[in-house]
Amino acid sequence: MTKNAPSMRAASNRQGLEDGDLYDAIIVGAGFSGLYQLHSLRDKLGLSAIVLEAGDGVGGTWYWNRYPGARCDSESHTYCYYFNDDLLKEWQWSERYPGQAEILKYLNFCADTLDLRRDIRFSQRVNRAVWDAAGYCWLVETSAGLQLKARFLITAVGCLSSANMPDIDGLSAFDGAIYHTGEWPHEAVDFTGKSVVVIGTGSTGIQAIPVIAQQADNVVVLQRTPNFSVPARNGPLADEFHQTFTQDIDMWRQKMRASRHGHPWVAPPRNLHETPEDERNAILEAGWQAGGLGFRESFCDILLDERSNDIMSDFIRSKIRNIVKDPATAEMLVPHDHPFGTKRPPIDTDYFETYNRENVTLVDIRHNPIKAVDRTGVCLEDGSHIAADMIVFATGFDAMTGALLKMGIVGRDGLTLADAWSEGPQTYLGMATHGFPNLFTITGPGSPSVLTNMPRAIEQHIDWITTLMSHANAQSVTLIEAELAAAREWTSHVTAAANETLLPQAGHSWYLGANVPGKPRVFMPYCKGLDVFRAHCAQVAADGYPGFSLR
Ligand code: N01
Repeated sequence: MTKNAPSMRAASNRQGLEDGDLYDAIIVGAGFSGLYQLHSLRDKLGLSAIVLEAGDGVGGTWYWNRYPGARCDSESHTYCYYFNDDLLKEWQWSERYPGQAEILKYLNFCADTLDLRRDIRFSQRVNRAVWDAAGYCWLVETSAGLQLKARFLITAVGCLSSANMPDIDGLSAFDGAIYHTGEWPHEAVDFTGKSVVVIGTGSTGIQAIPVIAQQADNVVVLQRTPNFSVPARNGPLADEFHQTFTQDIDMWRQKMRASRHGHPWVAPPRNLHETPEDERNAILEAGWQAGGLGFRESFCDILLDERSNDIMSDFIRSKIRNIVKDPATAEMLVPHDHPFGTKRPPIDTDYFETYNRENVTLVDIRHNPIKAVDRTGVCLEDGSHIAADMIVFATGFDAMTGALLKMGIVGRDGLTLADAWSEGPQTYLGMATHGFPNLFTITGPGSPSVLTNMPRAIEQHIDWITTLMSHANAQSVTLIEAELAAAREWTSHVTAAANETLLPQAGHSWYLGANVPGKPRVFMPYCKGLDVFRAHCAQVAADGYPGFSLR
């Protein structure tokens, strides 16, 4: 144990901490990650932990992303906590894919069942967190003026939580309403009788556009990059589904553990381009009819072999051309500049069908970019003007690093996280950064996170961090820091792993940070698979945490 460093608080000692007292851990964010991390530290290790949350309720991603059509693309019975069978048994999902409102309700149910609220401070956005070397603790401040200190700082801020709002001339002069899908109002937005411009055709735009189009007078979609999408085939779950599921929880758990993505399926060991044409067409058609993310996993080499990817991409292109009746619109919607799956593949409900509606128009802003916004609408480079009552930005996020860099984190010797990551994020296992003792980043850059069914990645991270903190406690270790060499080596490995695949070929993807002007282009998520990552982390723990300095 480092001399003069405070040890972790005993369970019996943790009640009634005042704001000036030293917590064992401050957790930032009350979404899937923050809630489980609080439960793990408080109820499994008996530590004093507090959550600071910017919103006025739990839910994280699902608290903020309330846009029309918001729905998860993992299947309901897999998009939930698996650490506690009782939670799985008590909560019954209503549809194949959970909608935003149902997920938010589920997370509130978990927070109540686990009695977590009493250790969450709401409406507290962390805007500064400074490592105090003399006090062996983090000093954390929120924009509401709260100041707390803790031995450990754990960020649970989500990978997609910092909205990417384009800087467009004249936007502030617009007379109508402006929305970003990631910061959607709590009250319902009524599109009835309105002319709506939607900017962005990623997973979010693809979900929102069909729903907005059903209500609005007319919708103009401004598309920069056409996107692949596969039908979700959502629908209500049969009444008996829940009963059958709860009899087999362990089977589902094992299936997800065995998979690269944390979904309950594994791609069969067959290459697409080597499969005879009739057979592969039948498999692709069956995958398309079944819908969802499993389509991509019909073959094992889609992200590894261009020949196979070309066939799958062409299959989707022909579907788009078949669905969309106006040939010119169909051609605009056909993706041409990246292989399928190298950007996060959306799944949809009637996305391409929506362009057959009379009240929906598609505009290509790759070749005719937005010039400005004026009082009444959007002006394009060619001089045309699109009148609008509302503009919806479905323009995504400053992913994986944005929310972390906004927190004003300052580590050892005054090093800011922004400086440490000026050439791109560098982490060890996605969880720790050299120069930032006792800081853990759940699903940080360098983790599998966004390439997986998130709750599975989150539980793996939190279980691992919790075990490390328990180990530290038992060994009287007070300082845990990633070594520079380990962080460099891990980050190089993350890049090399991506370069073995087709993933970096989508040069404009948010995986690379390319959607945010000026952001370093580094492939951020770890793509070897959650199963491989889990095994590697387990080995690191078994070997006594090489790559970490434990003092
Ligand atoms: O964001 P995106 P998203 N001018 O970055 C365009 C998860 N998610 O919110 O491709 C004009 O993917 C941009 O164009 P381009 C999921 O992981 C999950 O849709 O950069 N356009 C693109 O079309 C997902 O990947 C679920 O050329 C601009 C769009 O806006 C992630 O969140 C649902 C622009 C942004 O697409 C992010 O998805 C929703 C500009 N200045 C989201 N800037 C489910 O679980 C950006 N664009 C189902």
